[in-house]
Amino acid sequence: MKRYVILSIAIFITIFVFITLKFFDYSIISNYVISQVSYRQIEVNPVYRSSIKVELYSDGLSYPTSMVFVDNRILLVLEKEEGNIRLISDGLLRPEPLIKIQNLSTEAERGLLGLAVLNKNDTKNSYYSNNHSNIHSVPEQDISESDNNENLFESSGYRLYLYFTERAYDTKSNNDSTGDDPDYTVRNRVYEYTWDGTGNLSGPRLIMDISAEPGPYHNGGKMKIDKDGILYVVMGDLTAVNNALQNYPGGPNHSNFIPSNSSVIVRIDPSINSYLPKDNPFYEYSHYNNELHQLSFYYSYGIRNSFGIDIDPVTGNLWDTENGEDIYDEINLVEPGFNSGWYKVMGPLQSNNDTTVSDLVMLKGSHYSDPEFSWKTPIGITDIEFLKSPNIGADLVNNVFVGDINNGNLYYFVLNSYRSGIDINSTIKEESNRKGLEDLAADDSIESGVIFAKGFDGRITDIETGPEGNLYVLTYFDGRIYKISSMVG
Ligand SMILES: [Ca+2]
Ligand SMILES: [Ca+2]
Ligand SMILES: [Ca+2]
Repeated sequence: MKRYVILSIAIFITIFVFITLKFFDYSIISNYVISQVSYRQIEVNPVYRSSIKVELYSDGLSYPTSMVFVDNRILLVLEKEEGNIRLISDGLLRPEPLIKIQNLSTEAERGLLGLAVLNKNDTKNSYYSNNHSNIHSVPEQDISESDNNENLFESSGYRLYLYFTERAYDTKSNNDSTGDDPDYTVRNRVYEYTWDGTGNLSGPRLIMDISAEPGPYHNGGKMKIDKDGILYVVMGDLTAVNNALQNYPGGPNHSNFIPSNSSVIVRIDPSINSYLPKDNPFYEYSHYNNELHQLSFYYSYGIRNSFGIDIDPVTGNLWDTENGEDIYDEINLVEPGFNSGWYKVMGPLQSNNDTTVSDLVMLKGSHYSDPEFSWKTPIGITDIEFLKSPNIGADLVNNVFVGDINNGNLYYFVLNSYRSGIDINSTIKEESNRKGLEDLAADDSIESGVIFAKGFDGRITDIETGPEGNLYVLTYFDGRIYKISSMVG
């Protein structure tokens, strides 16, 4: 009898809890539960274990590739396969995307890959007096706007730059009326949209349009805007090694030289008609020459592939990460005209048998330099971020964080006083035996174990400093965003 009463009470409580949960805001419970699990999952290096914490900030994203904080409240995130720009406002992921890109090609590493945002208030005055004419024919985009008309922005509006792989239909050939097998090519493109903050997007304006073939790997895609409004776009080799930009010896002095628009960092000025900044490193050399003209848009070449670029907030220097084939992932300071060495060199030159700089295709105005840091066994390096705030640790500000896709690790490096490279003596230690880096290449298990935090099981695609000075980490397979903040306050 007593057992029967207990059982009845248990059943009653179960039903009561079930009904209560049905009417409860489930997202609160699920966030709480997930954040507890995740907090346990991420292991921070002992040096910082008592001073910083890692929490789940958002989840429910589909294969996110890039994120940008546009102001104190709004975070935009790209979904590679869905083609959505998702909008997180005050920490809440909105169900409707800001835009859904149509005609996306998503095979392998293609898709919606890069986002950069320019605050209109920050731009040069000349920006608005220019009347742009576009030399490209721009296909119509289906812009499905958010139905929310609340003013999301604290300022007057933004320009959004989106990098994605697009199926470009050939309007001249009307040989397929069924639509089953339309005649299209695949392009990697950057479009500019203007967002007024009330849900109204205008555009798009095509500002970069280059072939995505052969591919489908090594499309690069990360973008950054510098203080002058100049846009940097990184491109991989599209899995084709066939010209000077990959240091293939059919260089510009040979009759078969055709600039391939791959393995490069493109530097363009969206505020002028030509998009071509006159201080680009190959401008003088190439812009009057029809065959070489394309080179004048490049800032750097010899890049196999990259999932990360950032600008040093102290010097304004560009840095990148680069992915090796079977050996050597890299972190580089990218000075104007930098030739990173692919396909002849990955990692330090001295680790590439008898290869020398004379084996590379050195365009006029170019220079080779070794990576600032490299991993002999590739980690699948992804994003690079200069932490632009002292709020999570006074020693961390303006130093470098990078992520990877192979392990789900977050790495941390201190810059030297010239900000021209890594200071290995100031960098953290491997967790178990407390040894650090011996030199600028991680080629044993101790050096490879120098990790700031590990356990990002969804693997890392983007890292950003938030408006309040915290560090945010975007993870790919599980669609999450983690927030790294100070234990204090
Ligand atoms: Ca290199
Ligand atoms: Ca070493
Ligand atoms: Ca980033």
